[in-house]
Amino acid sequence: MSTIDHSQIIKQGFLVKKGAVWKTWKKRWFVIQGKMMYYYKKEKDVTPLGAIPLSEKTTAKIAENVKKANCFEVDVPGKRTYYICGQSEDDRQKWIETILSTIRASNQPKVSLEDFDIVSVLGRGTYGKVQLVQKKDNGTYYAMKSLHKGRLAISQQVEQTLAEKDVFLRARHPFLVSLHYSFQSDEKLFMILDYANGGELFFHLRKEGKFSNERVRLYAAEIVLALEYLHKLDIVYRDLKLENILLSDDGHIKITDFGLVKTNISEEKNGTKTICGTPEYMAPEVLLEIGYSKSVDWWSLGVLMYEMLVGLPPFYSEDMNVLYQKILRQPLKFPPDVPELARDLIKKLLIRNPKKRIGSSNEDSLPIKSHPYFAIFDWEKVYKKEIEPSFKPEIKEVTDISNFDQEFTKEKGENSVPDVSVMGRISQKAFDGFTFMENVDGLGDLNNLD
Ligand code: ISQ
Repeated sequence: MSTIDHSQIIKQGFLVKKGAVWKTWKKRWFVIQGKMMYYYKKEKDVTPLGAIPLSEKTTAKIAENVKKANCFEVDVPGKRTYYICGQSEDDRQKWIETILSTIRASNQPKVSLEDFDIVSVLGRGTYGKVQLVQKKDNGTYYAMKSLHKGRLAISQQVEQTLAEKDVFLRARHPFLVSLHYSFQSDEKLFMILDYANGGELFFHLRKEGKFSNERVRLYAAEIVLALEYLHKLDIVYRDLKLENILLSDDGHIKITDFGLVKTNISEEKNGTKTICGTPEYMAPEVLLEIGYSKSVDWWSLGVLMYEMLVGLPPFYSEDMNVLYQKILRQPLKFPPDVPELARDLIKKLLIRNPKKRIGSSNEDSLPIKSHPYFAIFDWEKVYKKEIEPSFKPEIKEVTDISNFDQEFTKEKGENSVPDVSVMGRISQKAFDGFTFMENVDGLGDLNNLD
């Protein structure tokens, strides 16, 4: 019923590989595509010299016993162990992460919508919705995000976004929502994600007005670690905002990849870009469309920290043009009760020149982690969730959805029908490589539910 599409190149680049016979080190062009890691003599070659299967029992780790710098080993039991070296420590880490996530993905059991019971709606965005679902065979609860392909395709960002999200969604980090399964029907893409039943931080902040400095410090530290991890994978999150941060039942955060559901910039027919969401969290260089880098995420962190401490974002207006101007020009002001160290860090995160902003150097998160605001933290303990959150969401039972906005949760949790007129014009090709379902048997009835 379902097949994995392997056409998409996940990662490519030059690495140095040890020969199997002569044990000499040779520069090779490596490509991870589908379940395989191919290596070629030259970048533009068509026929690979070899292929390393990234499935089932294959493992990858740092090669401790190799003297050459930045090497890792890929062990294919029953075949051989490959010794390969990256161009830097960072490069090696990225290759290992990608290889491991590809192995994880290819080991995924095949699932479809039929394997889940839909319990309720948790949220809704421009491109689709999020529902609470329960896996029929083991009773586990997940959040299922469904995206209308038609609405995505209109934004013309599909291929790039899906390629990026593919890596993002296969990332594994304590403070990122993980992707467990993905599949598609003719009209929709489905992602089965961790269910964070504490709800959106947005919901809690609006209810409570503002958060204590202690609470903001832990949320900010956890966000720093998640962003640092994504940046190491070469992913710029770009869409950090209150609505994208969820709370687990233990009070720790989980960042979602809501980008796809509530993406902010859409391309119009004439090639101009429009910002359709709220740009409150957008860095000046994003608004000005002068190219962006990882430091846009550090700007958004500054906005987020400010909003959590003050209860309002630092730059705000209902009028989009005024808001733009404020983000670009308005001097940053703090109410008197914002503690000095928090104020200092936020000021450094909200430096308009991205090159001067804290976190903009090659060290990325390091100067932020060493800022005196975070001096009380042992970062290892933050990572291991050993810092006790001061707030724990009230959750009566696992299906208690009272921490989600009633605007959505009062809806019935059904799979709704897509806009057929839109779908007719969209090529299914754009979704190749997302997943993995040629056609979805048994989805016909569900598609006609409402
Ligand atoms: C997980 N749990 C609750 C809500 C969610 C919204 C989007 C993505 C994942 C989620």
